[in-house]
Amino acid sequence: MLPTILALFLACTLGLVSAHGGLSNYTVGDTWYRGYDPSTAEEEQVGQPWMVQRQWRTIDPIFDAESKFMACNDPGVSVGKGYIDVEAGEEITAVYYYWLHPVGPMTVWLAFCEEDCTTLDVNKVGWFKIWEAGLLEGNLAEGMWYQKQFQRWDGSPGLWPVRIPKSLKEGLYLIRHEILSIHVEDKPQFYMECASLNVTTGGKGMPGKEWLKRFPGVYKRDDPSIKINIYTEEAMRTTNYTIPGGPVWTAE
Ligand SMILES: [Cu+2]
Repeated sequence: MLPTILALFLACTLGLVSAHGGLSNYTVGDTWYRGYDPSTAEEEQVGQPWMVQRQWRTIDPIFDAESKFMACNDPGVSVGKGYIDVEAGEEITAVYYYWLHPVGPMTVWLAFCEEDCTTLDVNKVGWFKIWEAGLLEGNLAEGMWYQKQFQRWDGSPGLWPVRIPKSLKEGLYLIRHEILSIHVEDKPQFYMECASLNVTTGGKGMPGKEWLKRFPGVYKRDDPSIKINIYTEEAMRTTNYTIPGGPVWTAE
């Protein structure tokens, strides 16, 4: 094992249990939207009119790619009536505090809510991917991943800006940010959070049925991009990685 890999491996399997995390806040332009905070009392957050995010109980990951909590974390229920206002074509930035995992893909998904995002059954709705980033260069174990670029060792928050497709039809959507961390052999860690989004001044674009996927259902436990050991000789020679979940929807 090379020194860099060893260091990475130790950091992620021994001491830094608290290195788990999640999506804390969102920003659109100068506007901040507070998300759910698992370390703050539930009573202070549940039922608040400003709450835009679905509830997640802990900063621990979901380990099972076929879990029902793959949609919007555990429990993933709606606990507030807030919406993030964003124009189609505008950027929304997800803010993570102390994100320390380096390896694996990051994806963003939307689901159309019809009239109300708070009543949406996140396991039954059709999700479509609008953004993804994985291995940027180099090999699986030592290469530069977007997730590694995104992490901040100096304690400043990790910022993940994503543009809402400009031609997307206006309306209410759930937005789902997912980080898949694969630094532990054959033990993928999924981190996802969902929030209610009010997309204004959009276009006419809506994905057809062929783009819509279910969580769980999108991923299989034995997908070679999910159940993976990046510390093998072969992985050291591999410079491509297929991001699971199919292609990104590109609005016409
Ligand atoms: Cu972790």
